[in-house]
Amino acid sequence: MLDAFAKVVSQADARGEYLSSAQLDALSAMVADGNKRMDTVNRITGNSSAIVANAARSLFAEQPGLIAPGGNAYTNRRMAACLRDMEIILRYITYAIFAGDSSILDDRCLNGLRETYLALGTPGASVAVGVNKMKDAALAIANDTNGVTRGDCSSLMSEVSSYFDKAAAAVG
Ligand code: PEB
Repeated sequence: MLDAFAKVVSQADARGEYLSSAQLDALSAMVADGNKRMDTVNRITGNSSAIVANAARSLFAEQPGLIAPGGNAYTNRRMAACLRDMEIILRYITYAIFAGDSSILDDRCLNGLRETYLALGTPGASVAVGVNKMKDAALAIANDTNGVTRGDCSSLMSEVSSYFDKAAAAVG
């Protein structure tokens, strides 16, 4: 598992070189904008239950077959597994946002997930739809300028989007 700092160190070490000034500038910008990152993680974490529950509700409204008899989220046991999966994916995405690096998400959550869903007969494309719904909600919450100093969060928000996109692409 890497974070943005460990990643550039390992890249520089692989080449046997000192950290470049471009790498230092990029990390310095990340530190300067660190509060935005912490705020984003805090907001998504603090709203995680609502993000998961609303995304699941909306997914089941769109794909009612999932909760009908024979569906992959039918019976409370499967419904609970489904909500738990969405919660796990969201949690790993918050770790990636915090670390500024997707390796924790890749290695501990997404690696082998497609194969797991195939083996279970769980429709990965439906999980991907759920992840996209969580993405929309998380971005709306993270981008809410109510009560905070307005700043430019565009690059951070595209980074956040990329982690959700990665998770959706891994299963969809
Ligand atoms: C991945 N999900 C399930 C299982 C595993 C995962 C390993 C099998 C074991 C179990 O049931 O607990 N676990 C999960 C994950 C990590 C992990 C992400 C990462 C670290 O360790 N069903 C639907 C929806 C979708 C869904 C489309 C959006 O209809 C999910 C939610 N996952 C779902 C369901 C099961 C499951 C298991 C229903 C149970 C399937 C079954 O037992 O029939």
